[in-house]
Amino acid sequence: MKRTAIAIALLAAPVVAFAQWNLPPESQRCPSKWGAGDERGSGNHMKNPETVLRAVRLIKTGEVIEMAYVLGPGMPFFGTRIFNLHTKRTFMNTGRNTRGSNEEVVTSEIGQVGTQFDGFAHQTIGDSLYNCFKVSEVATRSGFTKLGVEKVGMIFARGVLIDVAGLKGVEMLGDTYEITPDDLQQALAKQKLKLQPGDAVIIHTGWGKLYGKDNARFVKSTPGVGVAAAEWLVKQDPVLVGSDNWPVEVAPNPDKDLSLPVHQIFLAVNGVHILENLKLDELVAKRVWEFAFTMQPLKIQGASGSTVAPAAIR
Ligand code: UVW
Repeated sequence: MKRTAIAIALLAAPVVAFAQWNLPPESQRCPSKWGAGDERGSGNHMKNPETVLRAVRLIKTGEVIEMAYVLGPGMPFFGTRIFNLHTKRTFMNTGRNTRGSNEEVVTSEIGQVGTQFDGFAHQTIGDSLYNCFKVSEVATRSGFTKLGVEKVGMIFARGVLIDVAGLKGVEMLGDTYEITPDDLQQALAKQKLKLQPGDAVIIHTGWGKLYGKDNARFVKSTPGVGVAAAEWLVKQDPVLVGSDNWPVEVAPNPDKDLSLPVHQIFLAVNGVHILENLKLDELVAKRVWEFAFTMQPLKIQGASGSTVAPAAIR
């Protein structure tokens, strides 16, 4: 009788095709490996001059390849985000030199549109941010008093592009394809590359083909790294992880009870920055897998992130 009851219970249980991920308690993630009170997380790699010098040694031809999209009305927006540029006309100064003066007002979530860099104030676990700063203590009406994006500074590091779409022989991974640690390791092996601590790790899914062309599909879902791949990437100790999709991670997550858990794994649990909506077509077409990566977020005091214009130099 008892055995039959267990069998029935097992059959009724939902089939879970993925390893369950649960939030680590504060005692496991704080203080961060960079020390109590640290606000820079993976950005601490920039304190090591070797991070910069390793990138410099990769520059052989001086070719610059841009990795940012133009900010404008044609870009895809996550949720209710906006970007409006109003030309602020303008005036003609007095004087015989007829000097006219033009400027603009931009209304936007300027830290979270277009090609964008996520700071640590962007994502929480309940009330808790990276290194267990509390939103309720550091959020003010005019910005975050801790973890603001102005503290990140210049990132100049070895860039490594992991071509997962190329590994799979497709232009674009499927709409909700979860990139696994195996995918990343196989792609690296195929490209004859090894990651090093302090690298800017960039993942090509091919999803960027939809950017500005089919924005509705671009933001509806996306292939990207899953929980296991994110945890593997964290172990490689990168300065940041970026991708050509809007959240870096697979969305929706295969575990329907989780909302963008990889955002929490990178930003809140481990203090690793992420970089979204990268334009990777030129790098991929030219098969540039290793390069000097350069980018500096805007110094917006107390902001959660920054629109950015990264570039690869080789
Ligand atoms: C969220 O804010 C969840 O989105 P993103 O960081 O991907 O822009």
